[in-house]
Amino acid sequence: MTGTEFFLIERKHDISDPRSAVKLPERQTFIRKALILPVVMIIFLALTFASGCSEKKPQETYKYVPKRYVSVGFSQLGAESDWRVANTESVKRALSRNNGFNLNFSDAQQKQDKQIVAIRGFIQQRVDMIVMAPLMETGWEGVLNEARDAGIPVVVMDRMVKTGDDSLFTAWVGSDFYREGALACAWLNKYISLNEVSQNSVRIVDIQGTLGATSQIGRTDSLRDSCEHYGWKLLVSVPADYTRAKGKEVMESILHLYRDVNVVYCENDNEALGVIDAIEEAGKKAGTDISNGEILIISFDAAHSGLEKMLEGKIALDVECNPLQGEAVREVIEKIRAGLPYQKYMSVPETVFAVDDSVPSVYLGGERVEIVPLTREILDGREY
Ligand code: GYE
Repeated sequence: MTGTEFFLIERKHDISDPRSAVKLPERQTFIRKALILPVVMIIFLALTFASGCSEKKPQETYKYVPKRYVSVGFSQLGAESDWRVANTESVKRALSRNNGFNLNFSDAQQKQDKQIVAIRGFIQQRVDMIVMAPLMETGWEGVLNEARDAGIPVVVMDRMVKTGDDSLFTAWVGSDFYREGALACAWLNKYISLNEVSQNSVRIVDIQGTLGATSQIGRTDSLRDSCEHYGWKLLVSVPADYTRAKGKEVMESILHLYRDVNVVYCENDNEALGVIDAIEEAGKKAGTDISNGEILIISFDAAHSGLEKMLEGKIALDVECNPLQGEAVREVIEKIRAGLPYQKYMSVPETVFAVDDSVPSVYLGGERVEIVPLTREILDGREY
C-alpha cells in the first residue's frame, strides 16, 4: 500500500465516522503515516522554490540599486555681487542631482573664519570633493592640509589661494585678473588719445575690491603699472568690498576730496552702480566726455546690471569676468575622479564691452583683443 492509499483510507474513515472502527493505536499510526506525506511535500516544494530562486538570481536585471552620488562640499565666500550670485547658480546647476552630484552648499558671508569652519565640516562629513571660492589668497594652509590628510581633493574656483605648496589643491578654475585690468587700461589709453585728451590730464581713482582677494590684487596692480606707464595721475585707491553700498559711500567722500577726478576705475559692476549713484546725487554726470566735466567709468564683470548702465552711456568700458564656471568645475571633478589627465589651471572665456565702437581692438603682449560695442541685442542674448 502506498502512502497515498493510507491517506485516502484514513480520510474515508474520518469522514464517514469520526469514532470509526479503526482502533486508537492503529489510528495514531495512520495519522503519523498520513502526516509524513504533506511534510515531505512541503519540504520538497520549499527546496524546489529556494533552488529556483537561486537559479534566477543572475538574471535579475531589474533589482533596485541605490544611485551613488558624488558628494561635493561647496564653500562659497558670500553673495556680495551680481557676479557672485551668477557664479553660485552656475555651480549649483552643474553639480545638480540630475548630473549625479549631492551638493552641500555653504555661504561664508564674506568671512574667512566661516569659510574655514564650513570646509572643516565637509572634511568631517568625508565628502568626495571640496569646491571653494576663497575670500582672499592667504590663510588656507591649515585647512587645506587637513583636507589632504583626509584624502579629499580640493578644487579652487575664482580667486586663488596662496600657499607655499601648490599641491595642497588639486585644480583651479578662474580668470586672469591682471590681464583684465591691463585690457581696460589699454582701451583707456587708446580712447583718450582718439579724443585728444592728453595722458597727463587723466586723474583717476581706484575703487578696489575686497583687499587681499586675487581679483583685487590683479586689477589694482595692473592699474598701478599702467598709471606709471602712461603718466596718469592715480589720486587714491580705496577698497569697497565689491558692493554697491560701499561703492557709493566711498565715492561720496572721494567727490568731496578730489573734485577734479575724471576717471573712476571700479573693480566690479556693483561698485560701479554705487559710484554712479554718488556721482548723480552730487549733480555730476557719468559719461565719456571728460574734457567737459563728465566722469568716465571703467568696470569689471559685465554683469547684466553693469551692461544696462553701459547702454545708458554711464559705464564706458566693462571687462567681462565670466562667473559661469560650474561646467568647467564639473568637468575637472569628473576627470579627477576617473583618474584621467586634466589641466590644473583653467580659465574661462571672456569679452570686453565698450560704450561705442571708436576703439575696435587693443594689443596685449602681441595678442589682438577685440573690443565689442554693446548693443541691446547682445545684452538680451547674454546668460547673466
Ligand atoms: O569681480 C566681483 C566679485 O573674484 C572675480 O568678486 C571675483 C570678483 C568679481 O564679488 O563682482
